[in-house]
Amino acid sequence: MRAFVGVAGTLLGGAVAVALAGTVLAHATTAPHQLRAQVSGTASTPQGELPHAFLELDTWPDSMAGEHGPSGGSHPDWVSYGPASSLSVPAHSLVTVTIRQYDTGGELNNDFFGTVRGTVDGTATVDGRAVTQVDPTEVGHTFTIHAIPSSQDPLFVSVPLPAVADDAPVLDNGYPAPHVITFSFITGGPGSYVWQCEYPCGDGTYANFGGPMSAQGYMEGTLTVG
Ligand SMILES: [Cu+2]
Repeated sequence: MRAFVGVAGTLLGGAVAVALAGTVLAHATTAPHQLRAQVSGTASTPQGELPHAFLELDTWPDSMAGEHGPSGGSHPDWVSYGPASSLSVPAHSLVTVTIRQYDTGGELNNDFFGTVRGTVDGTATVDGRAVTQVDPTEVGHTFTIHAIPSSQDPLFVSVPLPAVADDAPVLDNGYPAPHVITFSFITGGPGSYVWQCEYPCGDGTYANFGGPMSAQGYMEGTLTVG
């Protein structure tokens, strides 16, 4: 009997240790939470009436307002997307994305990314005005979804996000008033994609494509369709 209690106690202790380790690991890895687009009604599209999903994102000049928490995590000075970089949208739907862009910027190293691509009508709105391209010398970030080569439906969407002026006044929240960009695209079947920024907003490594440009949770992430 005593041995049984001992074994039970050992097992219980082990279970507690595993549970504690799991808790510690869960905090240590800080896996980014997934942001799921919210469906609200349907929309008429070139592909017929489809569920209409909405996603809201921000682009920040630091990483203290997004998924890394107010301290900014290990790189508070890195530019970042928020509130999450792991995104999920429904299949066979119209997805409307709104991005509030709070960052300054500069010149693209490839004008290709200054044109709106892959959206419904080939347009986006910038502060309520429909555009098909922006000034390639005044870009803050881009939102560019790439298809990973596989049997999944191809999906390529790229939208330039205009830069906030260097001398724009800083408001009470510590940031200038953002540009607000909206665009819509149509999803196909389930699939896994990556998205990233194509404006060289990273650190000097690899011609400003290092640091936040090559780290999930900052200027790149995942997009799950399904
Ligand atoms: Cu960027």
